[in-house]
Amino acid sequence: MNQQQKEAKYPVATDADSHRSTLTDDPSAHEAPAKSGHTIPVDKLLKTDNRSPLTTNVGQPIADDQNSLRAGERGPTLLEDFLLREKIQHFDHERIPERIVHARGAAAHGQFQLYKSLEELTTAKVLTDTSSPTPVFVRFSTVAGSRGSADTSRDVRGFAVKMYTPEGNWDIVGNNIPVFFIQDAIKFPDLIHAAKPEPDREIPQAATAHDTFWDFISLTPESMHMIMWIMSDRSIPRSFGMMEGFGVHTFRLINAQGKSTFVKFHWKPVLGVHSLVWDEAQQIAGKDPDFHRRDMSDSIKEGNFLEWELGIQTLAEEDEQKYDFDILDATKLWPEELLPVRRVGKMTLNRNPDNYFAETEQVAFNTTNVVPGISFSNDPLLQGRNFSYLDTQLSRLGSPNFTELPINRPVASVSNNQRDAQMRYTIDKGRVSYAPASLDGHSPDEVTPSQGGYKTYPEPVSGPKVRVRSRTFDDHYGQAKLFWNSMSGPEKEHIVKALQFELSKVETRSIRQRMLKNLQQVNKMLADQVAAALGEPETDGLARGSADSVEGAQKLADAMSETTASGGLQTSKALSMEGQPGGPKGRKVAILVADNIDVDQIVALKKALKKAGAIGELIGSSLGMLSESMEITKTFANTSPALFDAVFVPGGAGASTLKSKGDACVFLAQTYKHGKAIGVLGEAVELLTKALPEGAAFNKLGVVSEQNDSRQDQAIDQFVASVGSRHWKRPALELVAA
Ligand code: HDE
Repeated sequence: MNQQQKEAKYPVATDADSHRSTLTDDPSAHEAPAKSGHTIPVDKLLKTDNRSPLTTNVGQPIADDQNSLRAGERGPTLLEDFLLREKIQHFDHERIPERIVHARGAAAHGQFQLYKSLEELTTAKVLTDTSSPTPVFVRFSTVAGSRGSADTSRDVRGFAVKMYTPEGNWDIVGNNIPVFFIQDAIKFPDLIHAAKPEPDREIPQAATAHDTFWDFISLTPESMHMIMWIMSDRSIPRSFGMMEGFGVHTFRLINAQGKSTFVKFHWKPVLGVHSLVWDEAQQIAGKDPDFHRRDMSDSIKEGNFLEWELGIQTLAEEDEQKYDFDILDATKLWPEELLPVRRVGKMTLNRNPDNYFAETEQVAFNTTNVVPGISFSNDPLLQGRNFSYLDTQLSRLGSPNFTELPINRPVASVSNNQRDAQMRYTIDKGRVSYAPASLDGHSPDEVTPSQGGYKTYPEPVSGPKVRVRSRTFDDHYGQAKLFWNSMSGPEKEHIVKALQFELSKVETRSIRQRMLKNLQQVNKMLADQVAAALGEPETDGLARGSADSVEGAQKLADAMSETTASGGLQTSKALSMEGQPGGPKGRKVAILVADNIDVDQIVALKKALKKAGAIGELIGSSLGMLSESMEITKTFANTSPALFDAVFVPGGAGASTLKSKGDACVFLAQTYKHGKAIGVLGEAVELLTKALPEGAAFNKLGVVSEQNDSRQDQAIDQFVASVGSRHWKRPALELVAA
């Protein structure tokens, strides 16, 4: 059958269908006009026609889908009912195993545009050809929780990028934290068994605050650097678009002359790195467990695309041993002050997947998906991963043909002698499925490296076979100290509080005590603060001082440690989230309303928010129209201040009504407590006075209040400018009842 006959018989999508808007009437399909005209195979297999007659899976038209076939109106169901059996049996088999780690995830399509050729470093087309963007599919995930767990658990986030390059798929299967818990892949099953719910009762879900996790960690000092990151606010991001991504391991770039350069990959979010606070993360887990995935898909729908720049840190081959940390050790980062991150391109996520299962669930990432010009280092964690990913896909997706699933197919053509296996989709023609072959339709030809064939970097290797850890991996605390030193005062407080929370949930005292010993190695003040919450004696007779007091907070902020394994640095600014680019873009503002509230002020606010790339949502006692064109879309009962970045209350008689509503007061008080922007106009100023304790900040530290009508426009501008910032040092916080 020739191609034309085939297409007549089976409706096969063609390249002309590549522009999604021609394939579907779904308005969301217009989200991202395909600027480049690039499509990936999954686009061509998109099924859009749901209006055709109902059929079985082999196309038999179905006349009655409401009733099974019975012997008599009230009699037993007949085995003959093939319609019932097909439908139920398909349903019975709908589930596939969830990922063993990173089970909960959400994804989006987009593109990567390189700024300038990196041909001095690599031959990879994706990093040398600036003429057109590369399609990408990116999946974000939590690690420990099941597929149905909450988005805002305290956890590292997976940041897995699949680039559909002309030389095959390139996956950067990274995380939002630049280091890892362990140095050798052989410890990964232990780490994950310890972190997952305990096997006797399967408790707790998506949480590390339990004995087995901290037992393992307390006996694994190499994890202390990662623990500092996990206990910081990095593990409770505000949104996927406000996280950094890291390839973590050292990789190699190889140029046309065969020269290799060590490289680390980074994704730098255009919106900067921003996080929730722990109290918010816990509330959101109940109020909206889908917070992050909803935020990403809503943002894309609204045209607020998510953007990152790809960054590379490079290190010459001859400088491999230059620093006091080993570049093969995945518990160490390369401080950006020593090895600056060069930004080489931009990734934009601009289209939501059409089907969660077909795309987000079936996508299969693999660290061995590299393209010519990119190769591996001998990092023992990476080497183990290079075995694990293909293996896990075989059991999760059930067949080596998972690469034929639409989302996993490359744009590069595939041609080899691999055959058969379950669910084979490709129909290979002819007799030849071996090489060498002289018969007609002979085997696909090998491609020499000079023609672009993949060539492994010929690194000379020698040595006895040994099971040892290199002595150069010995330093377990040096970079944990660098991280601690680099935090601002509030960031240090949050780390202390996270450790207090987690370890106070550990039931076995000896585990808690062992953790305190590890923390002492990082910083004595840190260990003492945690010890206080655990009812343990202070370690070195250091004055404890509560971090809640001004002196205590200052002492904590000043607490420094002598670093090692950090290239001589004592601090690294790049590790702190303070000073990150910020502002209202991508943020959400709660606008509290009641009948007779000042609608003109809402109009002015919404306009200013839109201009700044933020959105405002109306919250009232019930749903309905506030005015002809203004709809209340959330109620006090179904939402929470934790779901918003700021709160605004317009003036008017309605603001006085809100004074008698405890819900409105709690909204304002909690927003104050979490350091987020507040704006109140006219009569709403009194509402704020009622909601906050005496001594609270007014007209400073992100609290904008204006009673004077003539200054309301400036007040709105001032409020909008402070949306997205946090003010940690507001007065009277301990008195706020929320
Ligand atoms: Fe993974 N990891 N991992 N991992 N990993 C998986 O593969 C593994 C590690 C990461 O959205 C699994 O398809 C081992 C580091 C992400 O589909 C599995 C080791 C980093 C995702 C696996 C590590 C990651 C995974 C489970 C230690 C950051 C989700 C399902 C040697 C650089 C990808 C799957 C997605 C998923 C193994 C450590 C990132 C079992 C053995 C370090 C983002 O193959």
